[in-house]
Amino acid sequence: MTQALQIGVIGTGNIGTAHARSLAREVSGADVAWLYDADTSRATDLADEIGARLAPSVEHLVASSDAVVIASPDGLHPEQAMLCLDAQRPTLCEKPLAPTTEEAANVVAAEVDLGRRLISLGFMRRFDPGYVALKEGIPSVGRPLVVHNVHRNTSAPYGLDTALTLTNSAIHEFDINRWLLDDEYTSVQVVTGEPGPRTPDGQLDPLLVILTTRGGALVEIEVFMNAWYGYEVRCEIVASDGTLDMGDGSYITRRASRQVGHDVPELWLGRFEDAYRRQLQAWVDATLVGKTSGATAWDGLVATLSANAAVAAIGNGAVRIELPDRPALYA
Ligand code: ISE
Repeated sequence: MTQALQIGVIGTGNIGTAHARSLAREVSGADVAWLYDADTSRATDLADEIGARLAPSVEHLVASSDAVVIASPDGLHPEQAMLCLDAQRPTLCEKPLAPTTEEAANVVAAEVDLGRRLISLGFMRRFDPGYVALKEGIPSVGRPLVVHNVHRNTSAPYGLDTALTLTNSAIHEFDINRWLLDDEYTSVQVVTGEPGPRTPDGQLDPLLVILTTRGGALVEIEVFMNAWYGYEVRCEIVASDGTLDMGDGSYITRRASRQVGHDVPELWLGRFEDAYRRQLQAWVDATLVGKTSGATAWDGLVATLSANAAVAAIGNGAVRIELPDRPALYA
């Protein structure tokens, strides 16, 4: 009987708490042994709730755990990923791998120097049944020509600005469209218009992002962080012989009183709860046999590079996306 993985979770904000609770209660093969957060009060409450111990530092958590979940603020991800690589700890790093391309490239270089993949990136939509069904359905409709993506938040979390809209939120679309199409981007442009009525001053929101790919497909992303009516993610693939639309299959559509409608969650945690759990289970199962699961650090680098190219494209027309050579470690 393989002993349960003793997991350390760094960060007890929304997603760190969700991961810790899911690991403690739903995911088999793992226990949450350690928690760390700069907000010790919040971390203590969660530790008491799930029966974990409070680590006095990130370094202590990494040294004391079999495997690590990084769910801290974006800017801390690269340095904490480096700590985990130095300690040779299997790691599930929440997106983004890093806010900047340089920081993401440094993590990839460190993993290449180590000579083994330890980092799984938290692009959980790759585990979402809706996106999995989309990808599986592509052969039935021919060659993808256009992908329409909608990514709407009720309101911009934690004071998100325009750059973070792309490097923190739309980064999911930058990753999932590569995965769906098994393709790479060649250029990006960002079109801006009049902000919505609830968009904070100075923020460009909504945005339209248009990407081209090596295979000739067009990828369009509407990202709207202050949509107000609710949280909604959609994806439609228009192909040579038909279309696939990941509608709102995750919601129950209600028909009554001459109306048709469905509830819309407030947060992504509602829409992607199953995807997060599936991602965690896949990561634990892979870690138990010395492997990684889902997106890699290379995927994290490509997503961050693409997002930052989009930031550079704001107000500047199309920007070319040129990738570094893909290391053999990620072949
Ligand atoms: C958030 O950080 C997430 O990862 C969600 O999946 C995304 O939809 C949301 O826009 C981000 O802010």
